[in-house]
Amino acid sequence: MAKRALITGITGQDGSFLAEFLLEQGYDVYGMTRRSSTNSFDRISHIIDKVTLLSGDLLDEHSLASTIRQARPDEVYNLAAQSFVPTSWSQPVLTAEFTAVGVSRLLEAMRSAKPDARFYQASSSEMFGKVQETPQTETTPFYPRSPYGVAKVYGHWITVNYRESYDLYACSGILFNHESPRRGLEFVSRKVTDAVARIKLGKATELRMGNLQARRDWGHAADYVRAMWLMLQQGRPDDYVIATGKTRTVQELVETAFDHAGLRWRDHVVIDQELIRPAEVDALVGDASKARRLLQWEPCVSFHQMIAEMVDADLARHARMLV
Ligand code: NAP
Ligand code: F7E
Repeated sequence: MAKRALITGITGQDGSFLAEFLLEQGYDVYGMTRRSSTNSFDRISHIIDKVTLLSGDLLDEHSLASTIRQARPDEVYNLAAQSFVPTSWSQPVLTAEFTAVGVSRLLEAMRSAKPDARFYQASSSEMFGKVQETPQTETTPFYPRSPYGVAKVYGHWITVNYRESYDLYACSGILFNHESPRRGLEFVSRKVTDAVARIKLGKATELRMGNLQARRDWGHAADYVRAMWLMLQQGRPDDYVIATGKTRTVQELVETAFDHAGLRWRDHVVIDQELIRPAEVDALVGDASKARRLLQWEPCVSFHQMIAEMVDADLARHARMLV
């Protein structure tokens, strides 16, 4: 019989890649979506006939329990969250409700409706924040630098706590930044590749940016969803860092994207103080050797391949809009 998986956040970047991956593995895929006056199914439109969508919201525990009862999942992937760091300063309480307490609600719903399901929590390198050691591993202490990072620390520890308290198969994947052409337009990689495409096609001339000196460890979302699945296929539950081990500045990302389109970034980029964050995470780089050793996980897509793919996708999308 086919395994059944429930994905919260299926309409997001990672949810769409994970749904594709699980369908390829022969799973029956269920996705939880929240009601909206306009639907947000763009990222899953190509697989919408192959997945079952169920209505639920992280704010509403009743809907979570009902979703789990309907899906009867073997595996639950909790990818839903308020995931944009700057919004967590303007909406700190909502971020805590979705990204922190939402994890408790889902774990409680799973514990009552399907306690033998395996659980994946989408933890984040933002938990390391003001880093206490470099590179960051599963044992590096957390020092979050935004309401989002603080909320993710709660989600991480409540997952560990439910594993230890109730013997659930619950894993936390501490994933470093991962991108793709499906990344939201507000995140730095996609903001840059979208602007490069618009500038190249004559639709824009300027790109306003914040801190170009911040460093991130950027990988590809398709590689990272494979790691989520691997975590739920092991003999026992555990937590894993997923990262490439390479760190680059935002400026290097900008240069790479503009170079790929044959443009000079200095002709177009303007620093906007409004985009500097109240507290910055200066430099992240992960050590994924535990995942490499125990999960046999390796990233396949390089940074340069990924940025090229994103620029090309945005160029094609904007060119289509011109005709
Ligand atoms: P994303 O594109 O922002 O997707 C977030 C998803 O959560 C969307 O499907 C959204 O639904 C859903 N959602 C938000 N609030 C909800 C609520 N109250 N109830 C139900 N669903 C809700 O994020 P992503 O990049 O795919 O990331 C997936 C997860 O990994 C997130 O938890 C994120 O914090 C975490 N993470 C991401 C990265 C990264 O680099 N991408 C790294 C580490 C951890 P709508 O479509 O309705 O808005
Ligand atoms: O910023 C700098 C900004 O918004 C990256 C989320 O998926 O990854 C993501 O969080 C860096 C920061 O991602 C702009 O200051 C400069 O240093 O792409 P970002 P993030 O904040 O690292 C983690 C792992 C998650 O878990 C989160 O959910 O880029 N930066 N100028 C800028 N960033 C943005 N967005 N826009 C700018 O104009």
